[in-house]
Amino acid sequence: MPHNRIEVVQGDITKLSVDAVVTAANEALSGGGGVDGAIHRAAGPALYEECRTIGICPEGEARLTNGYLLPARYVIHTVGPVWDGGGYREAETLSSCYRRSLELAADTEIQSIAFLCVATGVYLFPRPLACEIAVTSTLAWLEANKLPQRVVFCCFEGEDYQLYMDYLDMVR
Ligand code: AR6
Repeated sequence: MPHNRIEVVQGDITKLSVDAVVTAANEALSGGGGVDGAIHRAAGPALYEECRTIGICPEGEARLTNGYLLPARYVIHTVGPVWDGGGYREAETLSSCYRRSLELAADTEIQSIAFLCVATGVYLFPRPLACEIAVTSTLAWLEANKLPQRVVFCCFEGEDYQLYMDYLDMVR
C-alpha cells in the first residue's frame, strides 16, 4: 500500500538520517535563505562547489548532489514556483517538483527520501494546496514505482504537520 510507505514528521530536515533530503532551491542553485540556506550551512561549502558545476535548474526540475556533512547521503535540489495567484501553472510546476525528485531518487536507487514543504516559504505557495499536491503527486508515484521505498514529509511548522496528517487520513 503506497500510504504505508509515507511518514509525516515535524522537525528540521537537516537532521534526518535518510538516503536523500530534498531542498527548496532557486534556479541558480546558489543557496540563499530559508531551508536551502540551512541545508547549505549544515552540508558545508563542498555542497555549494558541486552546485556550481551543475549550473541552472529550471522550475519544476530537480538535480542530485552529495550530502557532504549532512546525515543524508544525497541532496535533491528542486525549484518550486513562485506563487502568483494560481493562474501561471504553479500547481503543475509544484507537482513536477515532487515527481522529478522521486524519479531522480528511483534512478539513483534511493530507498528513503525526505521532502520539506516546497515553495511554501519565500515563494508564498498556499500551504493547504501545496500539501494536497505533495501528497497526491507522491501517492501517484508510489502506486506505480517500487522506489523510493519510504517517503518522509518533514514539516517545520505545526500547521503543516496537521495539514499533512489530516489530508493523509482523508485519502487513506
Ligand atoms: N526543515 C524543514 N523545513 C524547513 C526548515 C527546516 N530546517 N526551515 C524552513 N522550513 P523556503 P521556498 C520550511 O522559503 O518557498 C531560498 O532562499 C518552511 O517552513 O525555504 O521554496 C531558496 O534559495 C517552509 O514551509 O522555500 C529560494 O530562493 C518551507 O521550508 C527560495 O528560498 C519552504 O520555505 C525558495 O523558496
